Amino acid sequence: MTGLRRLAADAPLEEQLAALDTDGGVIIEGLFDRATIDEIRRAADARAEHVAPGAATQGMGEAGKAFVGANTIRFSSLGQLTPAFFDMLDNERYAALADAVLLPACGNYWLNTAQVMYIGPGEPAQELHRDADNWWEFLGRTWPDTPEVTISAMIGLDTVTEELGATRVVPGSHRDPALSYRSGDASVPAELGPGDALVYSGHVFHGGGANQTTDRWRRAMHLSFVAGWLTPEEAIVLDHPLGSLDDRSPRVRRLLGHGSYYPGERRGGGLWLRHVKGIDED
Ligand SMILES: O=C(O)CCC(=O)C(=O)O
Ligand SMILES: [Fe+2]
Repeated sequence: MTGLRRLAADAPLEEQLAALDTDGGVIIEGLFDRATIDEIRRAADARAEHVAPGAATQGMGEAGKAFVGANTIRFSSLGQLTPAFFDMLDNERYAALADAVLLPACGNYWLNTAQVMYIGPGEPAQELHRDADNWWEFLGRTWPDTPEVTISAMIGLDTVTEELGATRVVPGSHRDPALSYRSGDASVPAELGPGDALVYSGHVFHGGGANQTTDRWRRAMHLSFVAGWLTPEEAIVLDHPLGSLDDRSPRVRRLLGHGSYYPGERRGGGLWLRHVKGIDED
């Protein structure tokens, strides 16, 4: 099984989209600049000192606990961590990829979740899954003709190797007519340098890899978007009271829920109605 394609951040968008379409995931090298990544890692490392591994903030029930891992540190609300997070949301190439993948099925999209994911020493591999399983009532009823409603990125905050637990992806599985992962389908690791990102379809089977070390953490984060007519995983709107984002770009404000949603075809009314200057003017 050959690995995922690796393309530079400034490679033609069409090439990146073609690789994403063929394999269900593509590694975009240098998608995020080093200064931003270094600041996010600094702030994430400081916060991680105060977050217990395991299902402290995520993962309800036994299945949920197993999913997030007993020795993995996860936390969200990254807009409260450092303003560098807003720069990530404004990343133009990730925006272009997300627009191309998601806008055919929505008028706009918002942040699904942004999570630091530090996989600890000895953590076994995560169950392979599709991120679009979050909206199972939709996926299960429409599969395999489901439009793409979510796009994700796993972003290296440090060097991420297979040994440390690089995300594993089953290339081509975004088109697998089977709804559940079939054991035996080979996965490949998405190794990353700091600022590189695995950008992947909500339909591709993937999961965190096993951390085979005894003393090192896999330092990465997740950043995903979802169609504006679906409920995001993270209640991020509660982190940012109205008015608190006025200095941010229209894109950031919309991603964080400060703007109304209108279907692309303008059939039917709007959703999440909150007219915001600079965003919802007609
Ligand atoms: O940690 C990883 O590499 C992937 C995590 C993941 O896919 C998830 O939690 O949905
Ligand atoms: Fe996932």
